[in-house]
Amino acid sequence: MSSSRPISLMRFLIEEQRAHQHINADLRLLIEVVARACKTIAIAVGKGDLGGVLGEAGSGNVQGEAQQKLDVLSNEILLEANAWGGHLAGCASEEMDDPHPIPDVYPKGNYLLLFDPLDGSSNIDVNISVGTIFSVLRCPDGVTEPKAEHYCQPGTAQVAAGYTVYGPSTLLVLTLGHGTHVFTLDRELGSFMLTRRDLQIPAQTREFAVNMSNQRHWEEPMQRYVGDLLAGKEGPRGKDYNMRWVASMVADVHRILTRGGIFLYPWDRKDPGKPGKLRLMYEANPMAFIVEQAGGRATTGRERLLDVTPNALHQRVPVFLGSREEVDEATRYHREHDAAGA
Ligand code: FDP
Repeated sequence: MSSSRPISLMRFLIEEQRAHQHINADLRLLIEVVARACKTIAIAVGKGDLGGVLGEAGSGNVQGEAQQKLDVLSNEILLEANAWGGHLAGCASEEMDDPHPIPDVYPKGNYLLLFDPLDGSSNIDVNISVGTIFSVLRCPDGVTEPKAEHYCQPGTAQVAAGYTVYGPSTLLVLTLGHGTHVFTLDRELGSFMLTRRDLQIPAQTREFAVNMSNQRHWEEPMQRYVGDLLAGKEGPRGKDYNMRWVASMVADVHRILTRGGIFLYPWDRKDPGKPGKLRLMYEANPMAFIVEQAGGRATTGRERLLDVTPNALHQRVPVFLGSREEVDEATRYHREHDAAGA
């Protein structure tokens, strides 16, 4: 590590605003507020059993999934932190059926904030890394009471995205559309400090991340692609691959950002009515923006994720993201399969 002290998130954002004009004061405030809320979530996650926050909340979310107490708490922390600043026109959360309006007593701004308050929440009780994922869009001109349809913008419209990982250290990974940057929480100072500027994902990899227990439900090109990875040196890919699956998207994506890899959550026949497991607006789009800004690739297996036109706030989508050449290869298997059947 270099001897120069890393700069704080606040200084980084002020420089992005003042020197580079990449953001305005409202977007700076928004990022600062989200980062502060994430510090509060990090404290709650860190208390574990001592905080009385583990276990199920006894409720279900709009996706029909059991909510953990920390899902509910993290959602409340983010909503409350973002209500009064005057920077938002509204919020939408993976944990809530409908968009959340800004209370009338507070001024409204021009941004829409979407978040998955606690991703990987089935890992909370076993002390494995979890995180928060967020995405920022502009509220369409003239809209003062944004509805679901106003949030349904393609990923290319995002002005910022980020995630935190609550792990051995708490990290914030952020893009404002000009590179992907990593901040580490200094727990004594209570500040996120810039520890990696302009992160670049290696273009090639020998590591893949997928839930292999779904293998029998995958479609043919996915079977063929992973089969070729498993064939190793003797197979068509000519190299041995390693597999890692934390089952917390933030942790798997963070590993891939750091040392390369491919993350796969394809469509499968287990629940054919669902177009995938992961949510486009709360997980896939922000991660795709972050990954592309780090020189990686993100597709549905067929098309660029950021180009998908959303048709519902809680829409699901297949996700293939990570090292550029590996994602291109996985996407090629799917496109060639489609072309052969056309
Ligand atoms: P979780 O259900 O625990 O919230 O968001 C969905 C997600 O976790 C991702 O974080 C993770 O990558 C994936 O689901 C894990 O899926 P499997 O249960 O199929 O392994």
